Amino acid sequence: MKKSALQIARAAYQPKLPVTLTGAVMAVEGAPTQSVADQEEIAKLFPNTYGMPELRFEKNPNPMVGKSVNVGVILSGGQAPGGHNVICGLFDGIKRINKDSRLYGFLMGPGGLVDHKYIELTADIIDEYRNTGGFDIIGSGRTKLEKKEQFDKGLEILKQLGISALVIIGGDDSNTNAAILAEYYKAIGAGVQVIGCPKTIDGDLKNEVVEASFGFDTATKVYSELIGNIQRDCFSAKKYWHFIKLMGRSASHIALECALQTQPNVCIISEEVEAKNQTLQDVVNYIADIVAARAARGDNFGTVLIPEGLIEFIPAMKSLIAELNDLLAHNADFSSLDAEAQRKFVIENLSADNSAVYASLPAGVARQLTLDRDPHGNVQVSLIETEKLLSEMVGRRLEEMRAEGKYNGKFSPLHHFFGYEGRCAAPSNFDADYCYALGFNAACLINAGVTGYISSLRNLKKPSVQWLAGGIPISMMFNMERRHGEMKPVIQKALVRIDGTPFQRFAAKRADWAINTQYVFPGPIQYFGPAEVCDQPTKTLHYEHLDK
Ligand code: FBP
Repeated sequence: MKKSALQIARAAYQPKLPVTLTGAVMAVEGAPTQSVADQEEIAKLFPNTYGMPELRFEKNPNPMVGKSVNVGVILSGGQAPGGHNVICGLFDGIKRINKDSRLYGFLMGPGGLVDHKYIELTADIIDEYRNTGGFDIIGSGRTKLEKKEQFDKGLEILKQLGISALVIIGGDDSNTNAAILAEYYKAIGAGVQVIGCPKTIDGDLKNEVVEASFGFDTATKVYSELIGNIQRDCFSAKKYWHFIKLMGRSASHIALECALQTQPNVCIISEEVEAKNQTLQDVVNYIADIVAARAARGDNFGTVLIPEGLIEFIPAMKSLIAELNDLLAHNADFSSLDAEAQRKFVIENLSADNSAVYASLPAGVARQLTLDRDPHGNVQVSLIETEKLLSEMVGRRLEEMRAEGKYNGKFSPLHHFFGYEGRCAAPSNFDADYCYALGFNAACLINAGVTGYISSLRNLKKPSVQWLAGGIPISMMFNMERRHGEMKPVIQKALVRIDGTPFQRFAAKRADWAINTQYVFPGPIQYFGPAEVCDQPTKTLHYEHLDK
C-alpha cells in the first residue's frame, strides 16, 4: 500500500518508554488486593486469582534474563488509536527478554482464537505498523469470549502453537472476560497466562488504579479539531446552529473533553441529565432558551455537543427502550411489517406511558428505535440520530416561544456525527507512547509469570519517562452487576462524575460560553514540534489529577 509522507516520517518515531522499562526490571509486590465491592462473592468466583497483590516494576541492577516465550494477542471491540503500538511494544518487549520469543495475532477479534485463525507477527510485519492508527494488523471483532467451550477450543490452538501467554486488548467487557479466562486456565492447569490492556476511545475503563484507556486522547483531539473548525465557520457565516453528536456508547467523557477543549455554546452531559431526572423536553427547553438568548443579541448561530448515549440516560426514554427491547425480542415477525404497520404495532402494544412517549417522537427517530438490535438485544445507539431529534424538537419549541413573544430569531440547524472520524487516527504522541509502553509492560508481566493482571501505567500527567509501570489484578476492579437477568462479576464502567473536577470546571464556565461566544480552535494533532503543542494529555486527565 502506498504510504503518505506523514506515515513515512512517523514510522521513525521512537515512543518514549518510562525509565524503569528501559533496562532489566524486577517486579515488586504490594499488599494483597480486594475487589472494589462484593468481596465475598467475587473471592468465591475467582478462587485461584482473587486477592493477588498489585505489582510495581523497578529497575533491576542485574542483566535481564528471561526464557523465550510464544505469546498470542487479540484486539477486541471498537478500534482505538494506538492499538498497533500496543502490539509493537509487546513484540519488542518479548524479543528483548529473549530474542527467540514469538508473537501470534488472532484474527478479527476473540473469534480468531475460537476459530483458530491467526498469523505469526514477524519483525517485517510489525515494522509496517509502528505508530499507525487502526487495528488492521490483525483486525478486531466483538465476539464475546465467555463460554467454557470457547475457552477449551482456544486452548487447543494455544497448545498447538506452544503459546503460554495471551494478551487481550479491549474495554471493560473484554478485560472482564480476560480475568474469567485467566481464572479458568489457572484452575485447569492449562499453563497459559492471560494479561489485559485497557482500550476504548469512550474513556470509560478507568478507576483508582487504571488512569486512562488508550485511544481517548487521540480521538477527542481529532473531534475537537473538527468542532473547532465548525465553530470558526459558524462564527464566520453567523447563520447556522450545528448539532454535533459525539461517540461514546454510554459515558459522556468524549463530549465533556471536547467541550473543555473547544468551549461550545451548549454541551449536554448524559450523567447530569440522569442525576437531575430530566425529561427530553427539559433538555430541549434548555437548548431553546440558549438559542433564544443568543438570538436576542443578534447571534443566530451556535454549537451544541450531544453525547451518543444521551437517550438511554433520560429516564422516560430508558423505560421506553427497555420495553421496546422486550417487545421486539418476543415478536420475530415485526421486521416483516411495513413502516406504518410497525409504528401502529408498537403504539398498540406498549404500556400507556411508553406508548405516549413513543408517539410524541419525530417519526424518523421513533423508527430508529425499532431498528435491528445488536447481538445482545440492545438498541444500537450510534444509529439513532439524537442530533436530529433534538434540533427538530428545539425548532418546535422555538416556534412556541415565538408565538409567546419570547423569541424572534432565525434557526437553521445542521447536523454532524463524529465517531468513526477519530477511532483509527494516527495516535497522538501521548497514545503512541502510552500504547507502546502498555504492550512493553505486558511483556514484563508475562516474564514475571503472572496471570489475570491488566497492564498498568500511572502518573500519566507527567512526561512518559516518569510513568510508573506495573500490573493490577483485574479482579480488583470487579463488582457484581445484573447483566441479562443474572448477577455477574464485571469491571465497573466509569461514567462522568458530576462531582469530579472535569465536570465542575465545565459547569462553572458553560453559562458564559452559552451566551458570550468563547470558542477555542485546537487545530490538528501535531506530531513534531514543541512539547507543549505535541505532548499535552487531555484536559480530563489533567483535571482528574487535581482530584488526587
Ligand atoms: P469499544 O467500547 O469496544 O472500544 O467501542 C467504542 C465505540 O466506538 C463506541 O463509542 C460506539 O458506540 C461503538 O464503539 C460503535 O461500535 P460499532 O462500530 O462496532 O457499532
